Formats: sequence, structure tokens, C-alpha cells
Amino acid sequence: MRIMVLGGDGYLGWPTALHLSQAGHEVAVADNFIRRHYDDELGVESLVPIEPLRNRIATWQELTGKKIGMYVGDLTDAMFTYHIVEDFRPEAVVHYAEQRAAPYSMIDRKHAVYTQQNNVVGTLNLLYAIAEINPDIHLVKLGTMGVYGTPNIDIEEGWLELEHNGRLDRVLYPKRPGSFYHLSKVHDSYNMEFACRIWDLRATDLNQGVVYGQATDETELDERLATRFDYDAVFGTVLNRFAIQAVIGHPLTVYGSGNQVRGIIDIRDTVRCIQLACENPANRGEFRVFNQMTEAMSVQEIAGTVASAYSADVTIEHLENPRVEAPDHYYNVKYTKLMDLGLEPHMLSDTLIGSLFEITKRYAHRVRIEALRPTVDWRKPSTG
Ligand code: NAD
Ligand code: USQ
Repeated sequence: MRIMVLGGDGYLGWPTALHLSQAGHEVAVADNFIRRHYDDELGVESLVPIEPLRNRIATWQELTGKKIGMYVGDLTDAMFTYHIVEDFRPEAVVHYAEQRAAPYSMIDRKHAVYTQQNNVVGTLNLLYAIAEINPDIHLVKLGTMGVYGTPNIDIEEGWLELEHNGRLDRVLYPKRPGSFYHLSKVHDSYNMEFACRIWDLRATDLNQGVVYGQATDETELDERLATRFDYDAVFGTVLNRFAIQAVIGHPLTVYGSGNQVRGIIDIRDTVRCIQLACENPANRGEFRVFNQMTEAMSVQEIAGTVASAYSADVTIEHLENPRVEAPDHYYNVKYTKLMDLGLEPHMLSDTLIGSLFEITKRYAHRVRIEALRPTVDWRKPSTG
């Protein structure tokens, strides 16, 4: 298949492009490199050094003989978005290209507005480009488990069968997201569902949990193929951060009680899920939702698992939670649809955590300790 990966320079987009290329698909990536600029803005860097996109692509071709196309531009620029769809003529578009950090979106008004403009407008441009140029293209869009929040009922895969006053209907599952970033995904989902309904598009919304891990079979072929590994309090995600904190002797920063439960997934399963979604497309007119996670764990359990996997002493610190999230709650998620398509999940293991410790040891000198402490407070609105 011809598959375009938007956000192909990012943490997940790059290993996904490699995985799809390795699987025999014809792949092109698009990115505006804004993720590298957020690093400049925040004064941090990926713990693992990353090559410029052009070098990564050249390395892949040198090692495997496989080509990956490259487009540089911004999805909020409609001309660019139409151009890449027209020029590459994809059968599937994998859309990762959004501002994805909840704390970044909560820094101040400016960052909240930027996040929602970037994410919602980019996706809207893409929906129009697909509808006008080739409505047969399958859109595979990255959403997030955080759109659901922590409701007191089971979380279904996107849709809910509802009985109200004796009548039945099938509705999009109610959303209760926890940041302006997570809200941008809610808005995207409604725009996509609407576009499928009116234009007969085909789309898969992948509500993914928190990703952990840094290496895939393809990125491990050469260190020039490495993907990013973020540890700072804005872009670093919880398990990756805890693994890095353990190695450098920093207390694991559990926010609040640590009883909050989240869905998690190994990066190797992320790339496999995307492949499965692309190779088994939604039908025309179908807005399909998969919950892309493989385990649910509380933050405290994640901290305990990382601490017991590490050879030396690890301390766990409970910080006042800078976010507004339920400290204790019910959490029962359905996530069978990707397994039905053939996903064989990697469960969190000591081996994986051990490999994160190894990677961290190699680059520990690059950690800026002060970037580990959370500074963004959900409760303090400011204009920026
Ligand atoms: P990332 O920030 O590393 O990658 C996103 C890429 O998109 C970056 O390279 C960035 O430069 C690019 N981009 C952003 N806005 C763009 C625009 N307007 N035009 C062109 N390019 C643009 O993020 P990631 O961790 O790889 O996440 C990718 C996607 O997966 C996001 O949509 C995110 O919401 C979703 N997701 C991530 C996780 C996770 O734990 N990392 C979990 C669930 C869902
Ligand atoms: N947390 C801590 N300590 C830390 C960091 C986080 O206790 O040092 C807690 C948070 O309070 C939260 C949980 O861990 O309860 C997850 O936080 P996170 O920063 O790992 O993840 P989150 O902000 O939810 O965002 C990440 C990605 C985002 C993706 C989302 C999936 O950055 O792109 O959408 O995971 S989900 O959480 O399922 O919505």
C-alpha cells in the first residue's frame, strides 16, 4: 500500500514509518519539525540524540535499500496539505502530526490556543483534502484514551449503546478529557465522525494510552535510526520518566496519591497497531474507534514496577498533583478490537524496563535535572 505518515519525524511517527516500510509498504513522511522547536522553547532535548529527518531517511535507504519520501510543511497550511495528498496519492494516511503534551497545552492561554488551532485545523484541512482529492483514502488518526477521562461506568470502544426513556440509540461515548490538549482530540473525533457521515469517508480513530519504550526492531538496526526519548516534565511520559529517574538517582515523581489508573502500551505494539489498522481499513462511511492500549496500571503500580526492576535503591516521592484528575476512581476499559485483528501485545516486563535503564545509562549525562520537576499548574490560568 501507499501510506503517508504525518508527524513522521516524531517519537512514534518515525518508528511507524520504518515499520511500514519494512513490511513492504511504500511510505512517505511529512512534518514541520515543530517538535524540535518546542525543545528549543523549553530548553530541553531528547535524552537519546536524534538525527535530522533527512539523515534518518538516508540511513534507512543505505541499510535496507528502501526509500521513504519526505515532505516538509505544516498541516494548518491547507495548500501544503492538499499538495501532499495530491502528490503522493496515498491509500492510507496515518495522522500523528499534532501537539501532543497535556502540560504544554496548559502552560497558558497562548499554548492552549496554539494546541487547539494546530490540532483541530490541521485535521480539518486533512479531512477536506481527502474528501476533495480521493474520498477512498483511509484516515488512521491518533487519538487518546484521555478523551474518556475516568467515568464511573465501563469504557467502550468509541461508541455506546444507550437506552433513554424507553428508546435505543448508538452514540459516541461521552467524553470528559483532562487538558486542553486532550480536548483537541475530542474536537478532532467529532469532526471526523461528521466527515464520514456527510462525505462517506473512511476513518479509524485510535484512542491510544500512554506509550512507553524507546526501541523497535527497525530503530535498533542502527543508532542513527533512533527515535526521541523525552524525560522532561512537559513532554516526558510517565513510565519513560520513571525509568530515567531511577537510573539517575532522582526520586520517582508520583503526582498525588498515584492511584490514578491509565492505559499503557509498548512502542513496539503502537507500530504494529498502525500496520493492522492500515491493512484492515474501515468501510466507506465508517467512523471506527479502537482503544489502543494493552494494560491498565495505576501510577503508583508503574512506579513500584520500575523501582523493583532496578538493581539499586529507588525512592518514590509523592508530589502535590499539578493536574486536576480524580485521585481514586473506577476504570474498566474494553480494548479487544486490535487483538481481534491480530495484535499480540507485549506486556510490561523487567526486560523492557531493563533496556530503558541501559539506554538511560548511556545518555545520563544529557539529563537536565531541573527539567524533571513539574512546573505547569492546571489550577493557575494565565494569558502568557
Ligand atoms: P511527537 O510530538 O513526538 O510527534 C508529533 C510530530 O508531529 C512532531 O514531529 C511534530 O513536529 C509534528 N507536527 C506537529 N504539528 C504539526 C503540523 N501542524 N504540521 C506538520 N507536522 C506537525 O508526538 P508523539 O509522541 O509521536 O505522538 C504522536 C501522536 O500520537 C500525537 O497525535 C499524540 O497525540 C498521539 N499519542 C501519543 C502518545 C504518547 O504517549 N506519545 C499516546 C497516545 C497518543
Ligand atoms: N504522572 C505522574 N508523574 C509524572 C508524570 C505523570 O504521576 O512524573 C501521572 C499524571 O498525573 C497522569 C499520568 O501519570 O495521571 C499520565 O501522565 P503522562 O504525562 O504520562 O501522560 P498524559 O499527560 O496523559 O499524555 C501522554 C501523551 C499524550 C497521550 C496520552 C495518552 O503525552 O500524547 O495522548 O499520554 S492518555 O493518557 O491515555 O490520554
